[in-house]
Amino acid sequence: MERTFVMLKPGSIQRGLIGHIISRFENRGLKITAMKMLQVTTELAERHYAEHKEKPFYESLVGYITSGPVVAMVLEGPQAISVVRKMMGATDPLESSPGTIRGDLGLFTGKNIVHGSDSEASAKREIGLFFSDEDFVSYKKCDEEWILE
Ligand code: D4T
Repeated sequence: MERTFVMLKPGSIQRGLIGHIISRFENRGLKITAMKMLQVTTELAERHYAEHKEKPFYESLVGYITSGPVVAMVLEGPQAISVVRKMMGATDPLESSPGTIRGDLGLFTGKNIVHGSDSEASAKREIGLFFSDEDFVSYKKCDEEWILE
């Protein structure tokens, strides 16, 4: 099974959307294997967004992600990385289709409310930034036989 890193950004928490967004992933059949709420430090934000360092929106990106608590999690499932990216929709909520998380729950790119890894390499790197081995719980969900083939 593939693992991906998902982060509910500060807007999700402030707007009371944690449960709603997690429900979408649960309802799809993805399995949560690690999860925590935390305040992202500037240092962690800079490491997470290192690829954007030279971009004009970098400062505001780091500012937003450190502006309040986030919920970070690892989701597991078949092709979890692309499944989550499709569920999230485009980076710009105005370009996201209705039915996607960003398309249903926001209007501005700089305040889009969820992050998901965009590749296997990013997933591995981001999971490593936010979680250690002991944060993972290994368990079987009782609905797996009704979801997985
Ligand atoms: P994240 O990383 O949040 O899942 O977003 P994406 O993977 O969909 O998009 P990205 O890496 O291109 O952008 C990272 C992050 O920067 C914000 N952003 C992006 C912004 O504030 N202004 C911009 O013009 C762009 C392109 C939103 C997401």
